[in-house]
Amino acid sequence: MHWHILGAGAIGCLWADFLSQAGHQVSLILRNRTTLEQWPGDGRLEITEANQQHQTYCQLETPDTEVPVRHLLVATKAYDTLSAMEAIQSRLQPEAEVVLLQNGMGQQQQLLEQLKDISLWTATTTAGAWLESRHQLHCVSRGETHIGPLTQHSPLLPSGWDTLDITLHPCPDIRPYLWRKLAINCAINPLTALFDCRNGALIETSERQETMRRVCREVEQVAAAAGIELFPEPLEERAAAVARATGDNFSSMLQDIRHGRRSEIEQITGFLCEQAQQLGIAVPVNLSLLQAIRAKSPGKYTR
Ligand code: KPL
Repeated sequence: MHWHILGAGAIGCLWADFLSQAGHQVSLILRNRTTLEQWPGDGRLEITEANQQHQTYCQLETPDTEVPVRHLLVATKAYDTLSAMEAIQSRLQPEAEVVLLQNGMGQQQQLLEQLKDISLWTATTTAGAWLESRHQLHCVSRGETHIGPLTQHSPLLPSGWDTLDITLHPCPDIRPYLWRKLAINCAINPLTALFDCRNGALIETSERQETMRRVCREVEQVAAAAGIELFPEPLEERAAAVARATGDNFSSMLQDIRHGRRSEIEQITGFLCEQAQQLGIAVPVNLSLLQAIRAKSPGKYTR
């Protein structure tokens, strides 16, 4: 199978390795020629995992390369989904298979409306990885990945994914899993960005814990009204456990803000606030976080 990957960040590169290790041909679609020139000419990806190193070779392309796309993994930032897809739309074959593997919610529905003839899946992962340079990847954990179809009549898994050496849970209804990830991201990411702190620092003072508790209560109300069961325990407990387990990490949102990049606040807290409005639920704490992070991050805030 030939898989194309849009978005060569840590998660995109991690999946390039997983797919390639499973015997698939992998092409990375890079943003432009400047980015392409920053890669080794042979498309080499160097992976360090559990103190072992190996290499994977990818074909490197830009959006205007004229190779048809039949199997596509989208691992871009959530807000780049539609524009990145538009740039390669003419290459997408009828009935192409597309998997979205990103933070946030809202973009999945927008893509479904934009592209009628594709088979679409969405996935959420707890895998952890970071890039030392464009082609040097550190895999911290393969985590667990939940995936489910968004288009009717699509099988549970996209072609060839049954051969990946990862813990993969096919889910007929992926929505609750997307909400669970969203809920954790709502509880941790904006607060780390606001306080400019590591995840673990959110549970170090009673004042921060109280703020997180208030965020979580609102998220739980919205999820319940949307018919979603989050976790068996209260969200504040689950979020505190994740903050503890990832205590030394800087959240993706804080990293974006520190690097002057646009953040995914619209696809995380913004989505939550939009749902709350539609369901008639007041979420003042999340709304004020949305405004505070908007003020800190660059970019246009249209979803
Ligand atoms: O997913 C994350 C993120 O940073 O986006 C968490 C769970 C908060 C871990 O850092």
